[in-house]
Amino acid sequence: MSNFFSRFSKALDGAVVSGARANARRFGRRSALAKVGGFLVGGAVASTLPFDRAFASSAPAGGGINDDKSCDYWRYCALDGLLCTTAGGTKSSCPVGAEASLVSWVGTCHNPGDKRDYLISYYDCCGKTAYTGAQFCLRSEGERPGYSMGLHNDINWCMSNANKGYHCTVALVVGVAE
Ligand code: ABN
Repeated sequence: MSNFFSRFSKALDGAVVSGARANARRFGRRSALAKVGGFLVGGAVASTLPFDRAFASSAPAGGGINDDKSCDYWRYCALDGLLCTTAGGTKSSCPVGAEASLVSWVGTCHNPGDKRDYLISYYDCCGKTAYTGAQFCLRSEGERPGYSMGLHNDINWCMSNANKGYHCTVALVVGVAE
């Protein structure tokens, strides 16, 4: 009987020791240091990678309500998209090779120049892939939540065209708001 207890006790000791070693390998100080080191090196490498941050930026390109390459330009008050003025087009014409969407989003913007309000139609230019070097603007004044498509502007209006690829957005004056 005492032989049995002696063998049982040795087996138990062995199991406890190998379990403790395995835990030390998994959760020990050296393992933790290796993981922290991996994060630090990974973070340093990741921060040097050439991420394109221009697309996500909603900061003004140059600034100014009269600069049509800036998100602050007065006609862009309800715009959500890439400025065609920074993608090879103008504020009212699509770049060569892109065509205007058949439907558009309409907003009302105040022109500080003549102190009048204007109806602005935002047409998407379609058929070319989005140019990530273009200035992205998100102002969307007057937009309502997306429960109704006509009230929401985070929409690819190229969906109405045969070529549905979104390229950029133009802003046409279509009337005076009285
Ligand atoms: N109307 C600009 C746009 C295009 C694609 C996706 C969201 C918004």
